[in-house]
Amino acid sequence: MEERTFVYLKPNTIQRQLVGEVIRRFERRGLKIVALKMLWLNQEQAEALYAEHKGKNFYEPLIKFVTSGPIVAMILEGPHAVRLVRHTIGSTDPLEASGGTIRGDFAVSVRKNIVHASDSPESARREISLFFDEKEIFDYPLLLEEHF
Ligand code: IDP
Ligand code: MG
Repeated sequence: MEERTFVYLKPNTIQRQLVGEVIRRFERRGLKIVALKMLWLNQEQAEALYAEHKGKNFYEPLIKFVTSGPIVAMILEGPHAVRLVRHTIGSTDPLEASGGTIRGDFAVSVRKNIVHASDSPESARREISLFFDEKEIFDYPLLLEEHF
């Protein structure tokens, strides 16, 4: 089942120069990058993205953190992409993330856990539409696809 999911690399990932390392893991998994850009979230964009967490104790520091510097946003496509990407990034809390996952290998803090990924096909659709125009998304064949 081909699916698309929204992913972004958090500001500390850019600061730690792990952009290539993290993207490499998604490519290695066999996911196709169909959109990719750097942007700097403003307050409104961050609040829209994290609306479900408004009022929680970690919400304000989270918004402050994700607006503190540029991020790298992308759309990844592949079979069951939402679940596949969530498995690839690991649990929200690095203490629970398995070794071999992105968070398990690179994160020590829940807030600064390297990467965001949509948690369901519905949130993927919502989050993609928050950050990408149709014309920024590319539909193209990946010739290796048959080998995954
Ligand atoms: P997710 O990113 O794995 O989907 P969510 O529960 O949706 O996790 O939380 C969104 C983000 O909020 C997390 O990635 C993390 O950065 C931050 N966060 C969640 N829970 C906590 C917490 O208990 N303390 C600090 N930050 C948190
Ligand atoms: Mg979430």
